[in-house]
Amino acid sequence: MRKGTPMVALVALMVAIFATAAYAANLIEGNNHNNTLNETNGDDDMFGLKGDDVLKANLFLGVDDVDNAYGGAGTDFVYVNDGDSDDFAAGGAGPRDRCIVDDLSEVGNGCERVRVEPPVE
Ligand SMILES: [Ca+2]
Ligand SMILES: [Ca+2]
Ligand SMILES: [Ca+2]
Ligand SMILES: [Ca+2]
Repeated sequence: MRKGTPMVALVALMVAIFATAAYAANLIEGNNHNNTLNETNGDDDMFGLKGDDVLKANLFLGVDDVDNAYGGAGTDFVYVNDGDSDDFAAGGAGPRDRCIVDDLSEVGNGCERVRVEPPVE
């Protein structure tokens, strides 16, 4: 009886696959009111939702994180100027959304006003 051996190998393989697939960005969400959202030093997906929101994905410099910040409805300030150009800023619906970026490649839809600024030390 050697039935057990292949099953152990299969379980080990599944654990390896799951460990790889489990990686995901942090989800940081506001609500339908005005919010100020602060990023983490890891990869973040930030959603302001409705209201006039401030999304700060520029709080950690020099960590090469990948942040995706979506202002949503309302007039939002979306900051992704953290010193790398790996992030994404979208104002979304609503007038006069301002996106502050390191590079124009980070600008998504709904950014009525775009500023390229160096990160704040
Ligand atoms: Ca981050
Ligand atoms: Ca909101
Ligand atoms: Ca970044
Ligand atoms: Ca950036």
